[in-house]
Amino acid sequence: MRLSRYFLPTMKDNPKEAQVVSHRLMLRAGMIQQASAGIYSWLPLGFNVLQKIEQIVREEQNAAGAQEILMPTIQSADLWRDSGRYDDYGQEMLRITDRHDRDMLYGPTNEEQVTDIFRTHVRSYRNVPLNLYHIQWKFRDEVRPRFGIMRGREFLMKDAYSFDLDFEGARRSYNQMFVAYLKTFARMGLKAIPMVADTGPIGGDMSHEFIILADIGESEVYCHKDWLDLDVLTSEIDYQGDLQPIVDKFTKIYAATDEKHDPSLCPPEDLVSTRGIEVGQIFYFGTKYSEALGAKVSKPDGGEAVVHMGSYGIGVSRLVGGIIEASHDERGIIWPEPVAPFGVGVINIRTGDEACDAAAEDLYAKLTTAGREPLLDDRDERPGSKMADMDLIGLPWQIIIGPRGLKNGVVEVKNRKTGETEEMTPEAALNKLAR
Ligand code: 5CA
Repeated sequence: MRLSRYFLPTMKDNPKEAQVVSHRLMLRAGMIQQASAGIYSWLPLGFNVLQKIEQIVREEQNAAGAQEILMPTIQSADLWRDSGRYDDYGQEMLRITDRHDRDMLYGPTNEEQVTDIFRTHVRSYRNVPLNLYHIQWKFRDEVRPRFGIMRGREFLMKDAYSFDLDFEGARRSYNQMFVAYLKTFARMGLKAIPMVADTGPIGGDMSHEFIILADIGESEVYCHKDWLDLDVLTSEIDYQGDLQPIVDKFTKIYAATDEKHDPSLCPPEDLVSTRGIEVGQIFYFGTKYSEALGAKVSKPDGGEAVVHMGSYGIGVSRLVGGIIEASHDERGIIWPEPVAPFGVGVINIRTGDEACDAAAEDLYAKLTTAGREPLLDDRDERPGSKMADMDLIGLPWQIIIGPRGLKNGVVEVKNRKTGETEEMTPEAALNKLAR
């Protein structure tokens, strides 16, 4: 992509309305624009990152055996009356009436809808376990939407739903998602700690919230100090194998949200009390929805069983802000490589200079061919403002091309995270970055 053609409305000054770093940087980097309270448009740079995150979530869900579907955002109120949640959900639910006076709603979550799909098609124990997920916009009329897309009213969620014959099966499904979550967040460069959690309006009796520690986090959380040096999960996983040892490893060290905190479970000298951002939550809720909506399968030894269910959410849009909170400095965002909107930023310090233009174009073409998704700053701007913009948008690597360096046959390669720069020939820069 060429910056001269790219819609990247960056801002030099800090927007007044933003209270937290991630919101500030997302506005300044031209990633989002507020449409109304808690509702945002995603501009090219923001949308690019959102899609990268979505894709990692998708790959890890698929690897764990979940199957992608797409359910609508608008749902009929009838199903929610059957489950008893139409009244329970309260003012957070956006209720709509269609032209035939039918009650509809903008889905805040999809337990009812997916249970309806299941009960329509699945009747036999042979067809479970089944885990269906989608990545779809949700609406919750939050009392206090804030921190930009971190607590929005409209937000993008990955929600998966598992169906099993019995509790043992449901625990296996829960473990699969537990491990998939560890892997998903690790791939984004995040340490997300699974914490024993309350179940709220989803219901059920087993739940973990995945929390990244951050001072501005909305959740008050407690964990054993050993969490701070525990490595994230990066190994290959056999999802058909026994995952309990991995789950045990990551649950035996104390971690709990405020509602579930029990001081007797962690020695006070080891306890860390801090704040965190909830990027995902998983629930086992047994037969709460399957009972109410009649989702049953035949049992191997005859008779019928009401299926045991779980649901598993990831805040896909919230993650964009969460990653920025975890990875930035005073100059701007520092994207972890796997979610970076572009792999390399190529800065042509003097657009119009023949040698600079030729070198920049050549590197740009070769990095493109190598699949590194370069962003070329070919605008006619002051060098200082080009460098500031490139630091602000936080691509992991920069190649800075100027007339003085080129006279000596070199360009500058900068690592955005460490700030280290190195002079080398354009060929060497290409070898280093065109992996
Ligand atoms: N049905 C279950 C799991 S599929 C569910 O709705 N879970 S949830 O309520 O915990 O939401 C899942 C994730 O969505 C949360 O962990 C959080 O990361 C994200 N999320 C929830 N509310 C918001 C919001 N208002 N803005 C942005 N992200 C949100």
